[in-house]
Amino acid sequence: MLLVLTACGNNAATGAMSIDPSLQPQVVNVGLNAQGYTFLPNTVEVNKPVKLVRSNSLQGCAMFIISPKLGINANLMQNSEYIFVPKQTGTFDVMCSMNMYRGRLIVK
Ligand SMILES: [Cu+2]
Repeated sequence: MLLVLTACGNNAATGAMSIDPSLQPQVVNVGLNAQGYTFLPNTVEVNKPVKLVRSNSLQGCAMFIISPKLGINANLMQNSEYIFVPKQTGTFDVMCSMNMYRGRLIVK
């Protein structure tokens, strides 16, 4: 597990984004179970800010979450929240930065 953490830690950069502060973010709680990531809720609206919030079940390298297509590069170990704006609709794969843990977010 130490090796895993080290490997993920090398990819811990978080992306900074300019977001319209007048928009209230959609809150999505991010957790982990035996199947992988859990997102509550797992569906968000396109072109509106989404705030990923770390749940207690998230641990280890699962805190480093990426989705190239959604533009997510989150370090939830360092920060308990991460905001991004989904720019397209669809079902998107989300994974830890090592591609060990996986989940899906739906954008409508
Ligand atoms: Cu990992």
